[in-house]
Amino acid sequence: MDYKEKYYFMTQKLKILQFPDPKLRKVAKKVTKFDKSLQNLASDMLHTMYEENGIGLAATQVDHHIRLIVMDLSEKRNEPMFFVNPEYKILDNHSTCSYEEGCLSIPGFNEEITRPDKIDLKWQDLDGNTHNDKPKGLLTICIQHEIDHLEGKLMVDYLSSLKRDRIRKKLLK
Ligand code: GNR
Ligand code: NI
Repeated sequence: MDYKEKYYFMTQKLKILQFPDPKLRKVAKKVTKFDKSLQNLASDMLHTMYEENGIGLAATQVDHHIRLIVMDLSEKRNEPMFFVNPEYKILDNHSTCSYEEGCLSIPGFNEEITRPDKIDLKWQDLDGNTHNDKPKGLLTICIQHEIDHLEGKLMVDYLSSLKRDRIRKKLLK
């Protein structure tokens, strides 16, 4: 039985905050307790992300302001990843990459965003163990998108204010 099946029956689908909700601008607090309630929130976030066909979700988006991210970049959507208290450094030899990003908090808008393409990533798992890696491909992009959420930053902040305002007005309708 994979993770999804095992926990499906007791998970809840959470409501995702939508831009321009000011709660998306809160800075998330560091996780200090690696307990059952952290695991439960992670399960609910994973379920919510799968239901909404997202590849990542930050706790901020479901109105929990702690440094927790869930992700699944696999084709079959059976390889969940959890990042607690993630931090990254942009590597000196980096260049940039552009990718058409979407965001579950900004539904219906996909925008080309440019980001550094080489980072050194450090995080904890749900048990509090520390990990370190230099990610490849989509993970590099997605984790930066998610860590931005924890800082109260959104994809639209990389666009012109004109474009951002246009998106804000459309979503408020
Ligand atoms: O589902 C998502 N797809 C996506 C595509 C490109 C870059 C980032 C992402 S993350 C997004 C889900 C989301 O809003 N996470 O915060
Ligand atoms: Ni997002």
